[in-house]
Amino acid sequence: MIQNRLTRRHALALSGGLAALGLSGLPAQAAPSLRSEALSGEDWAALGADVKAEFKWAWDHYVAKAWGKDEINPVSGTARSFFIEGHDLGLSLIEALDTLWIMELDEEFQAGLDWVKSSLSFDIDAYSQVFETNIRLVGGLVSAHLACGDPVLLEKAKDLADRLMKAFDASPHGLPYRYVNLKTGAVRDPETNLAEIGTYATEFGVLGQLTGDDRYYAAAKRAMKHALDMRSDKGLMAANIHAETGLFTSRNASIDVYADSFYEYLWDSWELFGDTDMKRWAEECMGAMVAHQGKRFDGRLWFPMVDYETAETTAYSQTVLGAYLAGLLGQVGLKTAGDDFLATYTEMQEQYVIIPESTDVRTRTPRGKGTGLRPEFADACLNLWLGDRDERYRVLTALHYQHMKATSKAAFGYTSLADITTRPMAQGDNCPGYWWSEQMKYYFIMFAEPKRIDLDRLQLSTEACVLRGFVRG
Ligand code: IFL
Repeated sequence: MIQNRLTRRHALALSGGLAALGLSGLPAQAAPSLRSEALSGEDWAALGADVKAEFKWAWDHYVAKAWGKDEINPVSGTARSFFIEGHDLGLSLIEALDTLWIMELDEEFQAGLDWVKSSLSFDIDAYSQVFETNIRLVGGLVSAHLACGDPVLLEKAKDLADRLMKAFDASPHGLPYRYVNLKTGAVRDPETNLAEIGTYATEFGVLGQLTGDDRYYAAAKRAMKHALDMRSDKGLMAANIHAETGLFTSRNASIDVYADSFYEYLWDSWELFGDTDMKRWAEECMGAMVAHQGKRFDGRLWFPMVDYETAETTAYSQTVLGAYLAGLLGQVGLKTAGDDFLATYTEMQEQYVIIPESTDVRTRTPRGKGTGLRPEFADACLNLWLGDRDERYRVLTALHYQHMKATSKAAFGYTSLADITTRPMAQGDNCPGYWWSEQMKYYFIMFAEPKRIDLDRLQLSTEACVLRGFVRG
């Protein structure tokens, strides 16, 4: 378990210490379990510079191999579409923009901005997933606009949000359908879930502030309230819901799959907009989770799926995505539970090096072998660190970063993993768009404490788009 104070006796210079452990950064090397005691925090600035250098290195490969494409496949040097097969929307580029700006990679930022101005149009006769389009593209464009002030970024964000609003308007309850045709406004897939109906309030709220149009935030809040009004006596919601009937379609309350960012956006809406309804709902939901969903297996705290009315466990698995909750619990004032839950994932990181995509909570064994280059552990560490600046969260994040470098670095960027149980781990061939927006930003903010970020005002979306806290010189 992590020590609160790390002594110099245990200190290894980060690069030297990792090299001694066989983790000097060769692609796909076996990564033995690093103990947090093996790292000390004596040179965070150097580690921050290292993160920036890795980001720039990966960006250069994206420019060379996949410019304007949604995602790079960094082993083969090919690219893939994310939203619409065969029609790319520059996803990785847009997700990278505010990270580039924070890192003061200004030429790269400008090149990305020029591409948005010259090449990005949403007038496409094809269906796009409303949730993903919002958190990645609307969020990325709004954040880039907040960074540099360019009005074209705001125009593009508004144009896209207006197209997504059709998915809300089509439902009798204001619950967005999962997919909308960006050109015609036609909708499909009414069987949806909390995350996909309830992850709009921060992007839409900031967009509303910037445009003076409160329809966006009202639509986002209405959808969330609909589900919140159906909470059980235990204060829990089922995770699956139907946009046409307005009814839950499962009995499973979940903190991760189908649900996670719904809960983040309750608290974030309080932080960003001072919305007291959202604050109350966040506190009530988190309180109900801790009371009825938090369960111990072999002494470790997990939040498996439970029946939303009886709170009986319905599945004995938890994904790595659930780690976000450790940070959110800290944010809403339930820090003991947050630290407790982080300790569960910390142990998984120490045991498996890369936290499994999904874990059997009874045995702490991986369910499946591949992972998606996930950022949630670092996300939780950042939110807890912002709360009290305890050094141990940075140490855990440094481990997360070094493990990623040791296992996921490929010829043309960073990749998902196909098998974390082999040594060396088998690499996949995809860099998800969120890598550009999430973990590299979390690492850089924590290690470098960049001058373009005011840590006391910082507010990030679920995709880590900066929605407040830029410092413009
Ligand atoms: O897109 C990311 C985002 O944080 C989210 N869900 C999962 C992704 C990262 O794992 O809301």
